[in-house]
Amino acid sequence: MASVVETSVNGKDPSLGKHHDFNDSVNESLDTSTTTNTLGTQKENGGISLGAGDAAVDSNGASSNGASTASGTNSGTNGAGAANGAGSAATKKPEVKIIRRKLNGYVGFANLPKQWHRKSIRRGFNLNIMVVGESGLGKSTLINTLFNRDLYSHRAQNDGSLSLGQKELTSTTSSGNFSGLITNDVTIESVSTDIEENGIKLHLTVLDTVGFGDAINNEDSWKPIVEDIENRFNTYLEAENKINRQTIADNRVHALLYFIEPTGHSLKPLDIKFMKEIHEKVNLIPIIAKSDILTEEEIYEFKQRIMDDINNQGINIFKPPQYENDDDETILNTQEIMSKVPFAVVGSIDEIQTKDGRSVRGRNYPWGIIEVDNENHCDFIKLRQLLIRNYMEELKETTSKYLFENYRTEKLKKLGIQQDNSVFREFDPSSRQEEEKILHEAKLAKMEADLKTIFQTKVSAKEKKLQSQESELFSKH
Ligand SMILES: Nc1nc2c(ncn2[C@@H]2O[C@H](COP(=O)(O)OP(=O)(O)OP(=O)(O)O)[C@@H](O)[C@H]2O)c(=O)[nH]1
Ligand SMILES: [Mg+2]
Repeated sequence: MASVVETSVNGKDPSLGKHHDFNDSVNESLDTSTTTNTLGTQKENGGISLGAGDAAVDSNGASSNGASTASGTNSGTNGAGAANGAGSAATKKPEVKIIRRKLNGYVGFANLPKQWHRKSIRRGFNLNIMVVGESGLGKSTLINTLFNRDLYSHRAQNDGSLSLGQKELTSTTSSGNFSGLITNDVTIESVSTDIEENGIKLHLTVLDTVGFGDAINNEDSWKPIVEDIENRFNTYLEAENKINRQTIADNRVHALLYFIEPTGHSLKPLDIKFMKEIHEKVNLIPIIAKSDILTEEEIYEFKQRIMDDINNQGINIFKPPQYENDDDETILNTQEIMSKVPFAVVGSIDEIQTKDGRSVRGRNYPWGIIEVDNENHCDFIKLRQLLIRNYMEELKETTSKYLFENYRTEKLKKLGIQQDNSVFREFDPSSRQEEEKILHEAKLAKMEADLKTIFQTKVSAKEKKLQSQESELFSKH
C-alpha cells in the first residue's frame, strides 16, 4: 500500500496520477486508491456504491467491479497513505512509463455491464405470469403474496373502475387480438400493474385462467389456455416480421404456475393432460396449493408421486439453465431450489403476531401459525427465488430462445417453409468475405499454374529450337 501513497502525489498529470507503478499483485489496490482520490466522499464513507465503481473503471480502465467494490473497504487506509507519502514523489518518476502502457491497453469494454445495467433500468423490466388451477386453490392469494400487494383490489370495487392493476378479459380466438371477448368456459383475465422497488421498475402482468377445471367435462379445459399462449407467440412473430421492429411489446407468457390440489394422492388426469399439452410452450412451474392442510409427511409423499408422474409422462419442468462458468454457489442454489419442486406453498398477505412478538405473514390456526416466509413451514421462499429474485431473466431468456424459437420453427414447418441456409449465407458478410478470399486464392493459384505451364512450354520450345540450331551447326561443320 506504500505505493499508493506515492501515486497519489504523482497525480500532477491527471491521467498518470490514476495509474501507478505497482507490481501485478497490487493492481487492484491501485484502482482502489484511485477511487479514493477521485471520490473523497467515498473515502469518508468507506461505503460501496455504484458511483464509486463507475469512477474506478472510467478512470483506470484496468478495474473491474470487484476492484471497485474493494475501494470501499480499503479507502480509509489508502487515503491516509496518500497524505503520508507526499515527500517521496519526485524519486519515483521513471516508474510512470509502465503505467502508460497499461493505460494504452485499456479499450473500455469493461464498462459493458454498467452500460447494460443503466439501459435496463431506464427501460424497466416486464414479466408475464400465468396462473392455472381449479377455482379456489389460492391462485390470486399467492400472486398477492409474491408481490406483496393486492393486485385484485379492483374486484372489490363495484363501480367497475380499475385501481391498482389494469384489468382486461382476454380472448382465446386465433386472431391474436387480445381484447374484450369471453369465449368457452375458460376465460383469461389479464391484470397489469407497475411496481417500483429501489428505483427499478417492473411491469407485471398476471394472466388468471378463470373457470379452469370447473366444468362437468373438463377434457378441453386446456385448449383456450394453449390457444392464448400461441396467440401471444403469433403476435410476437408478426411484430418481428414487420419492417419496423424496434419496439416489440413482449406479451409472451414467461412462466406458468400450475396449482395442484392438495389431495395428498397423486396427479389427476386433468393435471397430466394439461401439463402435457403446455410444457413445450411455456416455462411450467408446478405448485402444491394450500400446502398447510397437509402434514409434512403427506407433502413429502405427495411430492414424490407427483414427480414420478411428471417424469413418467416426460413433462418438462422449468429448470434454470446452467452455464459453464457458473460458480459452486450458484449451482448449489439452483439444486436447492429444484429439490423443492413441486413447491408446497402457503399464501397470505395478512400480518400476524407470533407468540415471541414477531410480525409475520401467515395463516393463523388454533394449533399455531403457518408462516409464509419461513423455509421450515413451506416452499414459498424458494418459489420466490426462482420466479423473481434469482431467475426472472432466465425465465424470459428460455421463453425467447427455446420455447418461442421451437414454436416458430414448428409453425414454419407446418406452412411447408424450410430454412434455406444458402440464402442466409448470402447475407452473412463474414462468410461471404471468406468465400471471396478462397475464390480469389484459387484464382491466383490457377493463374500461377497457367503461367508456369506457359513458361515451361516456352522454355522447352526454345530448348528444342536451340537444340535443332545446334545440330544444324554441327551438321554444317
Ligand atoms: N388454507 C389456505 N387457504 C388459502 C391459501 N391461499 C388462499 N387461501 C384461501 O382460499 C380461498 C380462495 O383463495 P383465492 O386466492 O381467491 O383462490 P383462487 O384460486 O384465486 O380462486 P378463483 O379466483 O376463484 O379461481 C380464500 O379464502 C383464501 O383465503 C393457503 O395457502 N392456505
Ligand atoms: Mg383468483
